[in-house]
Amino acid sequence: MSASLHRSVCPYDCPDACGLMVTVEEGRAVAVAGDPEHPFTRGSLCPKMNLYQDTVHHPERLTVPLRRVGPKGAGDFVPISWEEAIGTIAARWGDILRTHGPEAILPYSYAGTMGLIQRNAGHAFFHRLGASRLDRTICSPAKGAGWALVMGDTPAPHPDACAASDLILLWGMNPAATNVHGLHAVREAKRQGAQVWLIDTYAHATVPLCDRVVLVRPGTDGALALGLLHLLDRQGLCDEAFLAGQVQGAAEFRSRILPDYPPERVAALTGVPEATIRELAEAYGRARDPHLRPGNGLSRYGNGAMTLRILACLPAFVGAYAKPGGGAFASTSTGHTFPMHLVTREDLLPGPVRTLNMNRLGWALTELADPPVASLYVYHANPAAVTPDQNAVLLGLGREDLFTVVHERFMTDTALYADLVLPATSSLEHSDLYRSYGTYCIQRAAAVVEPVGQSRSNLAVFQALAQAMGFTEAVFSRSADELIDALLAEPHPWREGLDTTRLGQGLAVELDPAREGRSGFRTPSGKVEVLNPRDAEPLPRYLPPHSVADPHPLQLVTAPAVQGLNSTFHEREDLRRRMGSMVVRLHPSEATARGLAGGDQVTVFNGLGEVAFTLETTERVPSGLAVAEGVWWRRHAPGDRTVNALTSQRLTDRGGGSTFYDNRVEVRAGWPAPLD
Ligand SMILES: Nc1nc2c(c(=O)[nH]1)N[C@H]1C(S)=C(S)[C@@H](COP(=O)(O)OP(=O)(O)OC[C@H]3O[C@@H](n4cnc5c(=O)[nH]c(N)nc54)[C@H](O)[C@@H]3O)O[C@H]1N2
Ligand SMILES: Nc1nc2c(c(=O)[nH]1)N[C@H]1C(S)=C(S)[C@@H](COP(=O)(O)OP(=O)(O)OC[C@H]3O[C@@H](n4cnc5c(=O)[nH]c(N)nc54)[C@H](O)[C@@H]3O)O[C@H]1N2
Ligand code: SF4
Ligand SMILES: [Mo]
Repeated sequence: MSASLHRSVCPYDCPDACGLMVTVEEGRAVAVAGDPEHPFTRGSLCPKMNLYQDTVHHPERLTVPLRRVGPKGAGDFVPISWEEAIGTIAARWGDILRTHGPEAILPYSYAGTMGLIQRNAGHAFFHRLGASRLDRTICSPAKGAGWALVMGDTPAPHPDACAASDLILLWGMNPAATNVHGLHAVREAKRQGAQVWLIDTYAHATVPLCDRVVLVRPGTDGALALGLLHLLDRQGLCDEAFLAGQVQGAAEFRSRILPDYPPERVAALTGVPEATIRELAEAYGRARDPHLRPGNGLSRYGNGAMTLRILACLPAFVGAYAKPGGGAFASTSTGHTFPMHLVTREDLLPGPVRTLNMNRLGWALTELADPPVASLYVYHANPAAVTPDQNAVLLGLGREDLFTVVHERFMTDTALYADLVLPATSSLEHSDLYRSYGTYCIQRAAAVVEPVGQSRSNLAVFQALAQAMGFTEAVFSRSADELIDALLAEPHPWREGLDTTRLGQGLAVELDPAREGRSGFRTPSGKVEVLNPRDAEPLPRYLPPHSVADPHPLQLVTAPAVQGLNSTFHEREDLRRRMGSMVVRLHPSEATARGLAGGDQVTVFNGLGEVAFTLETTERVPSGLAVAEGVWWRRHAPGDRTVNALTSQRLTDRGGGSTFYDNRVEVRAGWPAPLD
């Protein structure tokens, strides 16, 4: 048997964007390992991807188009041909165009694959159609918006820069789950004596790596950061030269805002003991080269953008942005280095069309009129599981008059509600170009195995739909490789001098913002904008999260699971087994107060829904919190709802983001009665 070795890229929504080495035998991937030549992967993968071949060749992969024959959600389908599938969609959409107009059609996609071509493959088509646009804000736009209010477009430092730091603050992130390879540089710093502090809501998988753990009341990090700034100011720990030369508005912030956040008040707001706040301020203020890594979790609150804005002020007050460690690492914004308009083709829009926020899908499907959403086309996303307010989403997906098409690799919670299910290729079966939001690497991957069954890539399906709808623009017949070539052909300073031979060989190469030859902060003032005169709130201040107004007693933290990635990987029994069952974790005192014990069947509920969990009690979760890791598929859940039946459609203060963590719940004994 002859085996061959091929390079590829992990396609998932993860900052690491790992390089893969795939062994192929007789047309099947038989082993997947980390690429030793990839500067971040360094030859190892996370536990999720080690057996990627078991996802690619999973017996439950969808292999043929399917048509629904039973009630919505029941899973009764019959196989049909691609011709029938595409013909049916074109005919139904033709009817909808005549009766309601194109805005009655809504695409729904997010990040099943992060490849620049396949991820964005639908945009040109839906723009040409004139369909409603989707505001793709489920992940962390509030983080980006808040950070940008202070830092503008200033590029993040190299992700390894923190190796130079002597104090790393992991603030609201669980990198042992969500950024495994980002920990290489953190460990390097530790070897050289750095202290690592974690500021999170509960003690999770990253705790063993940390010297200190500070547990903060969810959604109050802005107050904590203001308390630290207050102490830095009072104790003379600020870098006055940096503030005078490189920061806009420090004086106003110091005189008008900081006096309001003495440690006593901050302790009361955040639940962090006053002594700990003082210790953290001392450690941060006295560190030689402190480095802040804000996660995404803490931005998923009604005050998320403001929280990030306050955090971005911290490195400015100690001058850390000018030090070798870089001061802070929020995200590498590499998307703008490619001429994505060649793929997304906004110019094909017939005119202004409405934009619907993806976090409010439940509302859009159940309440929106004029025109209503008459057809939903879902690709590489699983909204029935991952979108907030699951009850509203399922009510909408259950509408008999909604024509739903789902393009998927597996029969997900969403696919079960489809009128037509189309089988999708996995990343090993199509070409793409990858960038990363946690590194500066880019990498090109060709298909390494044939499509499984009759599955087709996102691009291939949109080409077929374009043909059926009579769209003749050249973009609808360009192959993935042609589009990749077009993206790479247009020069960008960050790509100048890039090793195109390595790129052509499928190896990772790094973009370099320094090649642009611009120094300083990329804000309108050229300074760090602690005061941003263009915002309705020119100076940052603490805003409470939405859920302060909610009378339920426990804050629900719906954190990422180590063995899953949102609802992806739940097809894998090995990973599910390691995750155990769908548990909610409470502090033992909260369980006792409710007459509950570990192992009990419990219902977690609020005004939005009721969800069955198994209870686990642990000191790792402080009192006042309920922690539910992972986004499960309903078929593996003890009841018929999963965690997002408890999360609301409310949005963040800036960016229209999701507020997954900003919800309150109560817990009672027993499982709820089945709903359907
Ligand atoms: N294993 C695994 N990897 C993943 C994912 C996954 O689900 N599982 N998800 C992928 C995706 S889509 C993304 S966006 C990225 C990043 O994924 P994110 O979901 O943004 O994860 P983190 O950035 O690690 O942030 C989560 C942490 O934020 C903490 N947190 C929540 N609220 C607060 C708060 O108010 N204050 C503080 N201090 N902390 C808070 C939670 O307790 C949790 O530990 O990871 C990706 N990688
Ligand atoms: N409660 C709670 N909910 C959350 C979060 C949370 O922390 N807590 N995290 C949120 C975040 S950060 C995010 S980013 C969203 C993610 O939401 P989604 O982007 O919807 O993510 P996934 O659950 O990973 O579902 C992606 C689906 O795409 C499919 N897929 C993979 N590759 C392809 C392909 O090439 N083509 C097609 N057609 N399909 C493909 C996969 O099989 C999978 O079912 O979830 C959010 N939901
Ligand atoms: S760490 Fe992230 S990018 Fe790397 S293999 Fe795992 S999921 Fe993929
Ligand atoms: Mo995300």
